[in-house]
Amino acid sequence: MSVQWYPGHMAKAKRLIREQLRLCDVVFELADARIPRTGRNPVLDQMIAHKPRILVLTKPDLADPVLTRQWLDVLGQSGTLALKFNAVRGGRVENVFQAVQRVLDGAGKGHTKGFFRAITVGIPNVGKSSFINRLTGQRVAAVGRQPGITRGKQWIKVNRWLEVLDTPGTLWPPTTSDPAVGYRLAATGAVPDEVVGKEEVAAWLIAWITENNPGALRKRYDLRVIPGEPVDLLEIIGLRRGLLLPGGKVDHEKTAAMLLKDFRNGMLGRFTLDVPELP
Ligand SMILES: Nc1nc2c(ncn2[C@@H]2O[C@H](COP(=O)(O)OP(=O)(O)OP(=O)(O)O)[C@@H](O)[C@H]2O)c(=O)[nH]1
Ligand SMILES: [Mg+2]
Repeated sequence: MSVQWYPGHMAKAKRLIREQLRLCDVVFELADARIPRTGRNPVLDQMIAHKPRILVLTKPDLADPVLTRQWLDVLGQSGTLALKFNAVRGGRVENVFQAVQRVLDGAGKGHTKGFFRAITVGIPNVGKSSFINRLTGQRVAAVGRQPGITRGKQWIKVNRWLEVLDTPGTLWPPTTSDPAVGYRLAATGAVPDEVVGKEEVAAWLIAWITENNPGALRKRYDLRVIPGEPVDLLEIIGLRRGLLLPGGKVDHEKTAAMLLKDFRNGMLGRFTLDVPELP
């Protein structure tokens, strides 16, 4: 299942990033800690290849902590300066500033002198604006649950020596036939639910959780058995929660929406959909 969501503002955003990149000393590339492979835009990756980069794994509170540790190790071993950062609660801004200083030093730009500019890039809804708000300690950039909140560029002064550019999230035209890529992007909220369809995403997610941690579904929805077909499970969950249509049939759309909400809020547990390749 390839995701076809490339609205006009994204093409514009790509041009904007290319143009603004010249002014920037550092790039913050943000990737959702639940999809550290699938959630990285290969087109952006090429665009920023020549710049000092810090890879920030966002929403670590929703990801499997053991796998996040493994991802950070693997990325570090491959020479990428990577850190995890919870922009909602607990993210330590000093760690980010230290990382900036390290990459600037590495690029031969002493951080003690002058003023620096960073650009924040990543797929929609990854948490770019939240990250910047956390760095400043203020709500300066608009944040929202849906992808596609930031539409234009916004320079934000973070401290005496750093200014950061917020950019709209960008996806890329599909380059892979692996259906899991589209589903992982959809499940984590990088594309609007209407693009793939709530029921289809929920069915994929149920199958994934059933295979990887069925106990999570049993516990959350108080189930004794997990049926083989995701649609049957959706039916049971809908009945349990009383999500019915006027005629008494289960409202699959509503049930799927509830399941996706539970997953995205961490109510089902902490999951990482991309597994790192360990050496
Ligand atoms: N649980 C959790 N949620 C987060 C974290 N960071 C951001 N979010 C949530 O993720 C959603 C998207 O955040 P934004 O900052 O608007 O994401 P964005 O990348 O700027 O999105 P676009 O502008 O649409 O590309 C919001 O509901 C945030 O509250 C985090 O560390 N943990
Ligand atoms: Mg934004």
